[in-house]
Amino acid sequence: MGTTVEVMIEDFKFAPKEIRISVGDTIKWTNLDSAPHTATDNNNNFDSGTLAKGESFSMTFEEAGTYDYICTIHPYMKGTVIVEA
Ligand SMILES: [Cu+2]
Repeated sequence: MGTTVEVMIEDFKFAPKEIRISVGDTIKWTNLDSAPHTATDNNNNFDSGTLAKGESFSMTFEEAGTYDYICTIHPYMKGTVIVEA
């Protein structure tokens, strides 16, 4: 069973911007900004939808790989999840 790792969305950034986890782990994104944000994978592997302040989205990664994602509302917000086997 995997662990859950937190990524904060704060000041129009994902923190940490790059995160390394193992297969079976879960990332939980939480939006701390007043502005709405999303965490949306560039290859459609996950999409949080719009997260208002205080809302969270969790995704469990079952396949190794590198997942680049953005906020679709502010596409300059970029993050990477590296999932190791
Ligand atoms: Cu955003």
